[in-house]
Amino acid sequence: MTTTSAPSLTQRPTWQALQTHFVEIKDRHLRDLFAEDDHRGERFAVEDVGLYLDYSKNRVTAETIRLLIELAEDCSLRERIEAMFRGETINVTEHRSVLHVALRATRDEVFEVDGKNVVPEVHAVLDKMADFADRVRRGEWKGYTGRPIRAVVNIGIGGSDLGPVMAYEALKYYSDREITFRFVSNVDSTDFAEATRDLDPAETLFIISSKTFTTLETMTNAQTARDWSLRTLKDDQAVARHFVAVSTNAEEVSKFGIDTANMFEFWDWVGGRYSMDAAIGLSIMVAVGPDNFRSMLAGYHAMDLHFRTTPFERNLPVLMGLLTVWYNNFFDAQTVGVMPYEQYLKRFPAYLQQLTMESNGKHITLDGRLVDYQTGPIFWGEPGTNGQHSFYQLIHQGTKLIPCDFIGFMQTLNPIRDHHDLLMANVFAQTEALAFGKTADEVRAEGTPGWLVPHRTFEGNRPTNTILAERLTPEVLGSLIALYEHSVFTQGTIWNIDSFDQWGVELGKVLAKRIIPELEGRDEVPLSHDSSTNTLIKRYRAHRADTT
Ligand code: G6Q
Repeated sequence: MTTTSAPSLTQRPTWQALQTHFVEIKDRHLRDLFAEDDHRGERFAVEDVGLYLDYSKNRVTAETIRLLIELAEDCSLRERIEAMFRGETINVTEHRSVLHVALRATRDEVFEVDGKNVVPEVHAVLDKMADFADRVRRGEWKGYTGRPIRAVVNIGIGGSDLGPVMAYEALKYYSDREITFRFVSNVDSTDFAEATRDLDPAETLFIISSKTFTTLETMTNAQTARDWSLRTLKDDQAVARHFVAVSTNAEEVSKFGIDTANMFEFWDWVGGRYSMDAAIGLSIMVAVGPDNFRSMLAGYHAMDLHFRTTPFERNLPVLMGLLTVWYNNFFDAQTVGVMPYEQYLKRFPAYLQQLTMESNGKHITLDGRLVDYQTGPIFWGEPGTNGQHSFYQLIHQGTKLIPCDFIGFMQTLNPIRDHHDLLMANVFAQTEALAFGKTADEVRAEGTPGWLVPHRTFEGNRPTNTILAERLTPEVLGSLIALYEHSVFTQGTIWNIDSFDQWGVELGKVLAKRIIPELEGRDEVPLSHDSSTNTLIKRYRAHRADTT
């Protein structure tokens, strides 16, 4: 394990060298950096695994990249990557291996957890998923009354929801349009009610996706789904035809009444937010078919190999991760915007929010110390061009520095007239405008009256990455997700934190469990919270409608 008590990050000479370099470079403008080097746009670009990353519009020089890579080496990034791939227990606070890379391994590869090769199990589950998905898609998996399945509802939350929803939307073009797909996550009953209001229980299959099979929201929705099905189907035996489970917890699955033969397994070395490429992706596989799902895994795998073997100066996730550190820790940028110029990627920013923020929103180092530097930034975003007509104003002319990733494709999957050229013109125009801005002289030269000139001036120097791929295929989606996964890993390694635990979500869960009986018990249950929480609960008790 590589969790030795290293010097604090900010004490490292490699960090201090970056600090000195930052002072020299912070006021340099991208206009000057481009003027000094006619080939900057080609020099600061890398292409591999079907993705082209142009990072030239960042506030960096070759020296910055060199120093960032030195920092990465000093923080043992190379060794940490190997430790992950070797199945070491790098998730130290949960004492687990972190082997999502094994989920996309080819059949002949070997990934070991505690000396056991896990790849055969991975493929056994994938084969079982493929068999099930094919049967549903071909109409061979019949509901209790003998009718084929026409609707699939995934019930899960967090890592058991965001990946499936995002990938289902991303790959909708490749999906079977004869089957309706819905995703229920929120314990708010409206989510379930709206997702099922037009479905027929005799033709609806529920996939209960929960690693632990104890999550309050998912278990509540699963029970509601069971009631909803049985209200029409009227026989407990129907559960076996209309419910399957994705979980690590066979005992709880069985208690719920789902036959464990209809359970798709995964393992504790797969983190929730890294699990859509495991059985948690079952709904995606039913939607797009096993071949497309396997292509997606191949895309992930290609990026895994790239990450493991490519020198850092040409390593896409390493470069992106280091650039995030650069803005987060030296420019004090608080957020990162991710703007996919592809409608099918509309849920990608929401997915990335969990991947990035649940992974790197930590303030204690691997050796138990409080950090004295910033860790994970806030990730957010919207598909282009919509954002341009709302929040881009702040990115262009606000007081905050917001590095952004722009994601675009050479070809659309739905060519209509000149829409795609218009879309991509906006990608190039926005990144150009953000980098170069518009000087006061340029604004004046347009005849703008003097008092209006400052308002219409764009200072520029706003950094962006541009990520381009040929078209949105399952493979490209897999590579894109793995790109961000490994970028997150790179950042977490520099910050010396555990990117694979999530203790921060526990407290709220525990407190909610304590409050539930207090709401249901009305005035009989005494309250012992603070005066604000007590008053809010009393108010709710007084007005609540009893539906239990
Ligand atoms: C992800 C988190 C979390 C988890 C959900 C659902 O990394 O652990 O988002 O995925 O809390 O958990 P279950 O799958 O156990 O229901």
